[in-house]
Amino acid sequence: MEEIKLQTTTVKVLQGDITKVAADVIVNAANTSLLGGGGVDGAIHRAGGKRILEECRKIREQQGGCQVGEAVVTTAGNLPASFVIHTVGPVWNGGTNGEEQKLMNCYANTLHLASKNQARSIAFPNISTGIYRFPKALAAKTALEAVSTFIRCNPESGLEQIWFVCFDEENYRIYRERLREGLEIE
Ligand code: AR6
Repeated sequence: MEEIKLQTTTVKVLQGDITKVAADVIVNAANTSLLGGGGVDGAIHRAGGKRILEECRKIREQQGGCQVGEAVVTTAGNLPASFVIHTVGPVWNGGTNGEEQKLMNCYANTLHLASKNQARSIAFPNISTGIYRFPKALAAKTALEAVSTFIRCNPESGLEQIWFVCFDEENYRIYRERLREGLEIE
């Protein structure tokens, strides 16, 4: 299954490069410095151009970067989006450091910030499942739970489309399986 409807929101899984996805918000899996890096962060800064980094530097000056689980918003520069929301996932450290809760916070805080900025569509990468080594199946479960909780608790969010853009085949398979099982709201 590639998409599911939860109340008035469509939750969809895609495979590909998030920098090519036209959504109101593209989400970046950043680090606490907000100064760029590898993986999807590198791809977003490369494709989006220098205006994104300029705004990230300003945010750093104002608030000293971004904490794990938090989210900040910038222009999307040259990307086919209105904004980039940068969130910082947890580094996987065995699972006893609150990693799941921190990852849940990334999704929840990002969705709240997107809604506050009147976004109707948002595209997430699989936060923390690359360089930060969060196990992919657990990350997918956590992400989908965070999204379904958000939809249930925020019926007026205005978010009509929530997309998971999977870069690698394994994440794509995991997300499709999870959606097939159904996103029962607990
Ligand atoms: N589009 C969509 N997903 C992508 C793309 C892309 N263009 N490129 C990679 N991915 P990662 P993290 C997937 O490592 O684990 C950076 O250096 C990738 O397959 O980008 O949260 C930051 O600055 C994986 O599933 O982010 C931080 O230092 C997912 O994106 C650190 O990496 C996340 O992988 C953050 O690590």
